[in-house]
Amino acid sequence: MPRLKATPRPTLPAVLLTGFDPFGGDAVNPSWLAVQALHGRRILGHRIIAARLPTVFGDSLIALRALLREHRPALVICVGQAGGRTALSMERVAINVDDARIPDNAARQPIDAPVVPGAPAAYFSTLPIKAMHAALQRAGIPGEVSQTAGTFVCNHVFFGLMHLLATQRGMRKVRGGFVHVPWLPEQGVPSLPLAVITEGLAIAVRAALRQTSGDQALGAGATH
Ligand code: PCA
Repeated sequence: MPRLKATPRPTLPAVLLTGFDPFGGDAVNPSWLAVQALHGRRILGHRIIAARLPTVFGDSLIALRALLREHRPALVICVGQAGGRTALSMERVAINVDDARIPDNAARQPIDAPVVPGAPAAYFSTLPIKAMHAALQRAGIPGEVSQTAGTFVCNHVFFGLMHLLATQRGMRKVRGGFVHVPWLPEQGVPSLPLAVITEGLAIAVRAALRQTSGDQALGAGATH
């Protein structure tokens, strides 16, 4: 009898979720705790890979670039903490500027410097932010579309991600974007429990995978 060769298990396409180290004096960062809780989960035929980025200008993007090369994900959602916000915020646009009101975790505090010199002024998220927003609404989880990711390390990573996806060979079909999440109850008010943030992110990933191109036309703009 010929020996049967073991059939290699086909690897599922990956979804990369990143969170950040705590920063600004906080002991925890809900973005990392939530994506860590999703590591290894399977969603619509994809496996979730979670990774933590340093809250440091420059170093965060070096780490992100290595993760993209290593995992070749089909979808990338970078997640960060936005203290003061009440809902999971699907960010619409990344801008090409670093303007830090507080120092990062390496005491770097760039003022009005480009994230990538010579790159475009901005990139839109290529995630279906309206479909993700609608899915959160259906699940009763607070969600919103946000028109600014700020000018600190989160926007830096969001812009760097979108620039890499737009310019690196083999990455043009990879969709990506950024979601900000509120504080945890122990960090202050307003807040959401970790379980709600985690489930909200899982729902957002599922919605993004289901909406394979374009987005739903739903009003979620801001007057101011
Ligand atoms: N939030 C910060 C950086 C890291 C994080 O979790 C921001 O919104 O820029």
